[in-house]
Parts: sequence; C-alpha cells; structure tokens
Amino acid sequence: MKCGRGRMLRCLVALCLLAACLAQDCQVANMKVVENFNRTLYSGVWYAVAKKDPVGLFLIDNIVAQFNIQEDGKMSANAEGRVIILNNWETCAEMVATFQETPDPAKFKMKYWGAASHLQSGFDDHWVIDTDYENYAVHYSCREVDYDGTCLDGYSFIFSRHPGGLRPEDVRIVTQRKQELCLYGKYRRVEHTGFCANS
Ligand code: DAO
Repeated sequence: MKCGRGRMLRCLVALCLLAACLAQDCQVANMKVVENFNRTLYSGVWYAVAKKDPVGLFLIDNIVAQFNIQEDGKMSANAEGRVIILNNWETCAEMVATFQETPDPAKFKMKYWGAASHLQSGFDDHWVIDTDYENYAVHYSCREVDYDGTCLDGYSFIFSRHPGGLRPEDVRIVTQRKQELCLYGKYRRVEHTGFCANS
C-alpha cells in the first residue's frame, strides 16, 4: 500500500516536471509577451535593477531609460548607463532609441544609437514580456536565434519604477518570468551609484 502510494507520488512529480518542461520549451517564437500593451502607461522613467547580458556587453550599470510617446504616437526612448569603451575608457553613455511597431503591440524593433559617435548602435528586438506599468517591467531581446529555435545571444532588462529596486511582491512575478524566458540564474544586479548623475 505504502509502496504504491510512493510510486504514484513519484509519477505525479514526474508528470508535473514534464508539464513544466513542455510549457517552457525555451523557443523564442513561443515566449509570451504582455497582453494589450499600453505604451502611454509604459512611458516615463524605468530603472534597470537586473540585466542578463548579451555577448559583447555594453551597458554595465547605472542604467536608466526614459520612454516617451512622440507627437505621431510612436514610442521613443532616451537611456543612459555606465560603459567601458575604447580599451578601458569609463564613461556615461547617452543613448537614443526609436521603436518600430509589429503586429504584436508588445513586440517592437528598436533602432538605437549613441549621442556620441563612438558609442554602440544597433537594431534589436524589444519585447515587453510583462509589466504592471507602475512598479516592474520585464524586457527581452533575442539577437540571434539558434538552429533549434532557442536564443543563442540575447539580453534582458528587469526594470523598476523605483531606483531602490523591486517591491517584494513583484520579485515573485519577475522570478516566474525569468524562468519562463529560460534565463533564471543568468541575471546580475544593476547598481545605481550616481555615476551618470552629472552627465
Ligand atoms: O547593454 O549590452 C547591452 C545591450 C544594450 C543595447 C543598448 C540599448 C540602448 C537603448 C536602450 C533603450 C531602452 C531599453
């Protein structure tokens, strides 16, 4: 009797693990984004509190992004962050970004460039995975999809409206999203020391 119950429990655990694996297949194409994304509510200042870096890391810390809605209704952003460029020159990078819409309102193509020409520029996906607009946001960008559909090179910002970090109740949701992105354990904390305050 005891033995049978034990086996049933093991079966249940195995089934749950299988279900979790199937739900989380790490396919970039299957990553869920926030529903009915509202860019107006999203606008304003966001502090990066954690980041999963891409290959060739650029923004290190003190990362703050200000999202704006232009007169034509399109989204744009200004961002700053500490970078180390040109063989060990530490500076505060002032970045500008414009966003192209796609059929999914939470998935954008982001064109970005530096206010100065020696800074990085690029054209990346910019997906809003989840946000409550007032406290937290989970961003995701896969730069290179692998042959099996998983992400080979990408980055992700965890944003907070509060420079001090996420509220405890938001940490649970954000941890869940990190797992769904198959990026749990790959983030580092982003510090805010005031490095960019005087630039
Ligand atoms: O830091 O390595 C990296 C990748 C970040 C790319 C630069 C993004 C600049 C613009 C950000 C706007 C809002 C997120």
